[in-house]
Amino acid sequence: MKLALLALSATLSPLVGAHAVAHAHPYVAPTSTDRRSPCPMLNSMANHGFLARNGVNISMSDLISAFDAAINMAADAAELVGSVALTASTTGNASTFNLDDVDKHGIIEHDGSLSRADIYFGDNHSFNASIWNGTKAYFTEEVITISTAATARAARLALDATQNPSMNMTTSQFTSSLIESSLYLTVFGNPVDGNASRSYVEAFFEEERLPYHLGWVRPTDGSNVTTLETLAAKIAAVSV
Ligand code: HEM
Ligand SMILES: *[C@@H]1O[C@H](CO)[C@@H](O)[C@H](O)[C@H]1NC(C)=O
Ligand SMILES: *[C@@H]1O[C@H](CO)[C@@H](O)[C@H](O)[C@H]1NC(C)=O
Ligand SMILES: *[C@@H]1O[C@H](CO)[C@@H](O)[C@H](O)[C@H]1NC(C)=O
Ligand SMILES: *[C@@H]1O[C@H](CO)[C@@H](O)[C@H](O)[C@H]1NC(C)=O
Ligand SMILES: *[C@@H]1O[C@H](CO)[C@@H](O)[C@H](O)[C@H]1NC(C)=O
Ligand SMILES: *[C@@H]1O[C@H](CO)[C@@H](O)[C@H](O)[C@H]1NC(C)=O
Ligand SMILES: *[C@@H]1O[C@H](CO)[C@@H](O)[C@H](O)[C@H]1NC(C)=O
Ligand SMILES: CC(=O)N[C@H]1CO[C@H](CO)[C@@H](O)[C@@H]1O
Repeated sequence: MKLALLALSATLSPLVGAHAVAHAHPYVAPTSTDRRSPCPMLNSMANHGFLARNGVNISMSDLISAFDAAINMAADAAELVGSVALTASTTGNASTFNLDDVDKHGIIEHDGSLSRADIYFGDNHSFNASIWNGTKAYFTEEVITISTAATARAARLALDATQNPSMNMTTSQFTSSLIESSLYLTVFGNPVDGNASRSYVEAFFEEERLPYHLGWVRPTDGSNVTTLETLAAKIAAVSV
């Protein structure tokens, strides 16, 4: 009996912990004055209060804590992209940035996004349902494999090139875009094989939330720059 209870509590405790995290971080849609970014994950973290809900004065230590608590991603990943975000700071304190600071084109924001329009069309940062519809048309199965993610991304870049006469992606922006596909596969699937749940990915992009309501929990497998780059290389290696 005692052993059975111990076994039960050992099985349940990670889940209880995960539910406690979700409970302490409810989704609340942003108000009209809250700042948001072109990044669906920074926005989701703010919408769940892992980052300041007003999207103002975000520091590196805020990012590092949020990455760990929300998605089990290591500090090296937060530091890599967070240090670039800080170069766009308009807060008056070089150690913090506002989420909308990273709207600035050419810092991180680039053409050929999966769910955003290019700066050529005006709004470079808001979720754009027609562009996202084009991307998710490739998500025909319940699971988004590495191959599916690669195909959806390549199709978006190819279509964009026919629509935007000024389309321009530098080598580093092309790499960032690969990493962004690696990021969503990692968080909503796993860091090695991808295989993300389509419903989680759709809720994440469309509602900018961590899809606890669909059964998602903080990944048990940790990720970091090495895992993200390794998975990005697998995406790049798919022949599309
Ligand atoms: C310090 C942390 C981060 C910063 C400063 C940041 C910033 C950005 C920015 C500026 C973009 C827009 C790029 C574009 O033009 O498409 C972007 C896109 C994206 N980010 Fe983040 N990001 C961060 C972390 C993350 C994390 C942890 C994830 C995990 C899922 C993530 C997922 C994505 C995805 C999937 C996109 C592509 C959106 C699209 O193509 O429509 N980001 N990020
Ligand atoms: C953000 O930081 C700036 C400069 O450090 C400060 O003036 C401002 O009051 C802060 N805003 C919020 C909402 O914390
Ligand atoms: C700037 O922001 C950092 C990080 O939040 C904080 O530690 C520091 O006190 C701030 N500096 C000023 C002058 O407000
Ligand atoms: C979405 O992006 C397209 C360009 O691809 C643009 O024509 C359209 O106006 C955008 N939609 C919204 C709601 O901004
Ligand atoms: C996106 O696709 C959905 C479902 O097919 C459709 O209802 C919606 O009107 C589309 N939105 C845009 C902006 O194309
Ligand atoms: C593309 O953008 C880069 C960096 O912003 C710039 O140096 C380059 O001249 C641009 N190329 C074209 C063809 O516009
Ligand atoms: C990932 O998905 C692919 C294709 O559906 C499948 O072959 C593979 O076994 C999956 N990997 C894992 C670890 O589930
Ligand atoms: C990154 O994460 C993987 C998987 O958890 C781990 O094996 C590796 O040691 C980590 N690498 C670094 C540099 O933290
Ligand atoms: C640098 C730049 O032009 N960024 C633009 C991105 O889109 C927003 C919304 O349309 C503009 O306000 C920014 O100026």
